[in-house]
Amino acid sequence: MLVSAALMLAVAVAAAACSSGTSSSPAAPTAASPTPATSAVSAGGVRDIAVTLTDALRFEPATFEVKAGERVGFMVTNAGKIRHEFFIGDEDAQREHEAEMASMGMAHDEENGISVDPGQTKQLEVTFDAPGETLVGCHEPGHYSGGMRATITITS
Ligand SMILES: [Cu+2]
Repeated sequence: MLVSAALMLAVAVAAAACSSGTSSSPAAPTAASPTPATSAVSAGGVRDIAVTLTDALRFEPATFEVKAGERVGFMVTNAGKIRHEFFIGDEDAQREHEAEMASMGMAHDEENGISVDPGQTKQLEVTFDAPGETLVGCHEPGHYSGGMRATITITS
């Protein structure tokens, strides 16, 4: 108790001395830096995560962990002999895309999903805004229902 009281007194004296010193100066202190203190996140780099698509209808690995706000680049390699997809989205988005694929038949790349031909490697860059969990699915006919899905856990 005595120690902290003495410390507080010392701080108060220092602050008083400091403020009396600056108040006499005509140069107004410029505003504190507008840069938010939350710039501890990696300096604009992309973290690559390798993933393999197989004809056994699997993503390897089948679980991913990313941080909210982190820029990640999924390096997606199709190790099989048939085409596969890497499509990111929650349960609803997966269902929607499954229906889209069934009616249109033709795969196409979009913001949150890519179609990868056999032997090909493609990169998909994504930033997940909020913590939670989402899915990855392949919607070549029969693949999603065959278990070709993975889980992405987004930590804060
Ligand atoms: Cu597939």
